[in-house]
Amino acid sequence: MNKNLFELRECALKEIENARKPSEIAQLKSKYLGKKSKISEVMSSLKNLPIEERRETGKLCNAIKKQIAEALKTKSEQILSESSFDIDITMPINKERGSLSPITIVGNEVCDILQKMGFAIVSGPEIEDEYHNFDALNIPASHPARDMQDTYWLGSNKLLRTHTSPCQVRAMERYGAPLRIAAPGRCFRNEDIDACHENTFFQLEGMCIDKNISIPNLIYVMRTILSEIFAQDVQVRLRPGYFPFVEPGFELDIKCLICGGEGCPTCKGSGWLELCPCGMVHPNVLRISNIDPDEYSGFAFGVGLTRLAMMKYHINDIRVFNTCNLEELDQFGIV
Ligand code: FA5
Repeated sequence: MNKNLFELRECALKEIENARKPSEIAQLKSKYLGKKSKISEVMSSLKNLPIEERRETGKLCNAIKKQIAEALKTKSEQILSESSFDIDITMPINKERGSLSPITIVGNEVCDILQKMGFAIVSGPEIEDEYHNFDALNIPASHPARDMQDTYWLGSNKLLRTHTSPCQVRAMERYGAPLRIAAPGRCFRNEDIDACHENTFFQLEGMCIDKNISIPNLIYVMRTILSEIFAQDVQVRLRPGYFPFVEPGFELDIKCLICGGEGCPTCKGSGWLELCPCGMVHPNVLRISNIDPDEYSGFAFGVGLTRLAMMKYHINDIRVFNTCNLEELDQFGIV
């Protein structure tokens, strides 16, 4: 009996040594250690043996089982460590592919247009401090304009930036004048949400400071962005707008491309959508960032990228961007 067991062990160790695949290891495990294996058969017949022989054979069975199990484990680890992934790069992809969000697409397009005009792309933190979000933009603590944007305060003078305008301050601090920058990014406001207002949305800040910059320069840049983005005639209107960091300030509205100006929930029935406020940089803002307003002037604008994407891709409700509904997102190529 014991001679048979030794032969079985030799046979098992040899087969394990020759194994090359995890599936072969699984087969050998079942063959030598499974319920129907030779060793299991011997162990269940131990009860029929005389007591001395039973003890000796039982011990041997256990020792052989242990040796085979260890050999299987070692070989299995060796196979895994030597295996490389089999990738067939010619296999067709049958999974749905993702795509860029319309906001990313228009954001990249606006950046490309501005880069061609010499603007550098910069960024700033989403968690801002009060100084860059308000004070340095000529909005001191007591200023009523702080209420124009409902702020998520985080404590210790920190907040979620309400607009991308702090990026102009950081750029002035870092690079001084002359300066041409564009800063796309996410903004946060504690807003009532509707078809064209979200509490999380994207803007792109633009700023140009140099000698003799005036309103025609601003209008040229606005016109270039809109004509290249829409590649079709879109109606816009410029009207006076108040922002403490520009003087004069303007609101640039676009005729709603969802309803063609007739009035719909997207434009709140007015036929127009506020898109890109802008203006000439207030001398105080230049002064605060150590730029001499007697030597330099500039313009700045803050285009609503999310609304720009809505107009370009005819998305009638801003809430769709933050939804997790894949079917809804799929219609805009967002997933
Ligand atoms: C500002 O945020 C100014 N910082 C823009 C600016 C920059 C003015 C430089 C002058 C010079 P306003 O709050 O209007 O302005 O927002 C700018 C644009 O962001 C809006 O016209 C709109 O297109 C978009 N926007 C504002 N709030 C929301 C919102 N809750 N949801 C979606 N888009 C919004």
